[in-house]
Amino acid sequence: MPLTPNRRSALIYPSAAIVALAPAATSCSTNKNNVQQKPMNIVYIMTDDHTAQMMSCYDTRYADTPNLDRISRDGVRFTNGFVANSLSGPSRACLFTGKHSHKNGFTDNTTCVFDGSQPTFPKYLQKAGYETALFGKWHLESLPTGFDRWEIVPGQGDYYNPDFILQNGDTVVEHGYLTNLITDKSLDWLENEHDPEKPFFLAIHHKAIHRNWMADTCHLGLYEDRTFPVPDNFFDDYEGREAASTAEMRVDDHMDLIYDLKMNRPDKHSRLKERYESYYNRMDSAQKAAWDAHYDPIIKDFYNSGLTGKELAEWKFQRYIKDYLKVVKSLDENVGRVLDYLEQHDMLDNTLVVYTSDQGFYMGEHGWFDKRFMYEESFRTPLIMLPPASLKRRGDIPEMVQNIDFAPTFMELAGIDEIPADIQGRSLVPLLKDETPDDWRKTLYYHFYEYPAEHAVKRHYGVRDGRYKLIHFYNDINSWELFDLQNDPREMDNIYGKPGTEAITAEMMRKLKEAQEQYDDPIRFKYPVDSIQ
Ligand code: SGN
Ligand code: CA
Repeated sequence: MPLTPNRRSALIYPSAAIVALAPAATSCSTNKNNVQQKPMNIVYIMTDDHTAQMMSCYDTRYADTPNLDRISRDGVRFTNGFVANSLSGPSRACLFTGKHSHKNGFTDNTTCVFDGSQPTFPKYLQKAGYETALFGKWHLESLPTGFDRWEIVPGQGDYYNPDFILQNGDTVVEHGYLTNLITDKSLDWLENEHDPEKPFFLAIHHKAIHRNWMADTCHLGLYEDRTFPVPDNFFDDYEGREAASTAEMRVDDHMDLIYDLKMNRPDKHSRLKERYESYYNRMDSAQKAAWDAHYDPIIKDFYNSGLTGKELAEWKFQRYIKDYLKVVKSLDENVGRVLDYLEQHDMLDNTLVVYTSDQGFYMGEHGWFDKRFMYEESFRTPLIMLPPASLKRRGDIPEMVQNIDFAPTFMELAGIDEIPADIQGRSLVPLLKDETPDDWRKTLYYHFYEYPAEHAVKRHYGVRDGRYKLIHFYNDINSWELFDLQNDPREMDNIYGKPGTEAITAEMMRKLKEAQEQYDDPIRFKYPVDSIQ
């Protein structure tokens, strides 16, 4: 990699954050204050499957995430951040286009290839003079477009000694732990490659904390003495929620003892044993030795214990949370490295740092792992930002925001005056300036498509307002669910069709119809009851 910055363009912006331009030789009456602000840099850190319950700035029950907390403490914490389709590829397509899945074409991970010729915010940023770079998970099947520099992992990527696809089309294997490597590459780009004369957008996209939660060897020992609280609906019976009852994502029944929980032994077999061994075999001998030294005693105890029933389910839950949190630890440390770099290089004055995930995740709520459902844990996504002083809002931002809002936000920050009308998200800049518009959205729209598929979550769409949520599961099912989030925040009691809910049902139906019209979704519902209109 070049050691000196590669200056690809003539100077566009003054190199300091705010610079008084030297007086021109001739009078310059049109430029009254002679001050030009360099557009803001954006560092966008997105993790995979990181849920707010597992960040101490949102939830203190599990483990400390001091670096994430630093962003939240010194910056803003969105308390109502959501996605439009709770799955990796679709979420990324929503992010880059600012449009719902039916508009950007990437509805699910299994059948779609992202059409990289469509407009995306990185392309608009490039036109506005930004340098754009992306390192890590991409997951959109076609290769990235709109980035001056990228290096991605194929598909889901590997935690240990992963492959990277380079811009020239070659694939290389890098030695190390993926979360560290993605950060190394990002910081190396900032240090050695990026053009300091240009504002930049840098996407740091981690695989962590995606299944199967393989921690770095240096963190394997963490949290082993802890017993974490089991969610009170871990033994949910899904009464009144047909689609929930047929989903295959229960910690108890659907986690693989070997692949997910690492209980591998030569005499033991499971559906995903081979996959686990292919990941394990990526490790070098020192990594394997550290791995075995940690897991062998746990494996021995487990097979000797003969656990069954409820005890076995709770044992699986504890192992799941521990592995997940160990992977979070690397992530938090690597976010700290990025913050330190920006601070040490005086870049925080003119850089917006964003930390979010491609969606939320179940940590045993409803008995589950995974995501997909429009229920709160996976419909939500954590979102914290460290804005420079020019964006003055601090503390909690309670407005409902969605991942389709990133594209117009970044475009506005890049000085793009006119956001194209077909972008469906809304810029968050007014919220960050503490100038919340009176007409901020009061309803969120969601649509999930990946069925039939792994985890068997039925297709569904729905709307959520500040209090109620209406969901329609369709395709090989026709099932409606209505929740009062105020009285039933865990969404255990489907009140759809219950006496006394007629008025609120009609109101939420109206909101759903309005949202489907507003976003121009071709898959629309038919009123199930003629009288409700
Ligand atoms: C993989 C996982 C699933 C997960 C999907 C989508 N299975 O297929 O558990 O739901 O990814 O996740 S695994 O056996 O390969 O681990 S997403 O976040 O990328 O959308
Ligand atoms: Ca994900």
